[in-house]
Order: sequence, then structure tokens, then C-alpha cells
Amino acid sequence: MSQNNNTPDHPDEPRGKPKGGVTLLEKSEVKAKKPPRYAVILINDDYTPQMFVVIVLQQVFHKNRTESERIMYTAHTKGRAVIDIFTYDVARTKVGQVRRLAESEGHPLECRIEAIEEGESK
Ligand code: TYC
Repeated sequence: MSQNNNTPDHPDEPRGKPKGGVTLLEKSEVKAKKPPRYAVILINDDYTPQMFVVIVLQQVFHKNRTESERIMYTAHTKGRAVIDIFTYDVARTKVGQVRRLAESEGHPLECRIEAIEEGESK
């Protein structure tokens, strides 16, 4: 029996057409569809301390201090800020971590997940 990499059993057999009529595509012919991505959005409120928001951004999203302050300040002044872009499962996990940290300290801090339109670049 031939190997699954499509090597013929006999040297005279053509490559590429395995028995059973299935055509295997070269890897370069397979269009890998990228998984949909989601923005995690930080929502402003009037009560959560700024320092708490900065710490959460550092702990959950691994942003450095400067970047965390920038994101916090954008949400503070504009009402919301994009924290980062993730696959759905990762975005869900991060939002859950933020919610748990906020609840444990009694702050109303909130994040949301928003789908990114196909074809939109980062
Ligand atoms: N607006 C809050 C304050 O003045 C700070 C804050 C910033 C809260 C960003 C939430 O997403 C937020 N204490």
C-alpha cells in the first residue's frame, strides 16, 4: 500500500490521483481561512479607579504601564477604547477575567466583545 503522501505503489503510476478518485491538493493550493477575530473593548464608567483599570490591563492583557495608561485614558475621555484583537475563545476568557477581578473589588468595570468585519485589517 502506498504511503498517505500520495507516493505511487509502482513507479509507473501517476502521482496526484490516489485510488478512489480523490484528488489531493498541494498545500499551496489550500486556502486556509483565517479564524474570525474579535475586538475587546474597554468601557468607561464613573466609579472604577483609574489605577485599577491600569492594573487590570497589565495583568489580563499583558500591556506595559504606558500602553495601559493610554488605553485607560482613551476610554476615560472617549467612552470606550479597543484593548486588543483576539480569537473568540481568548476574547471571552479575557472579558471573564476582567469581570471577575472587577467584581471581587466591587467595581463596575466592564469590557465588551465586538466582531471585526471580514476583510478589515487589524
Ligand atoms: N472614569 C473612571 C474614573 O474617572 C476611570 C475609568 C477609566 C474607568 C476607564 C473605566 O474603562 C474605564 N475613575
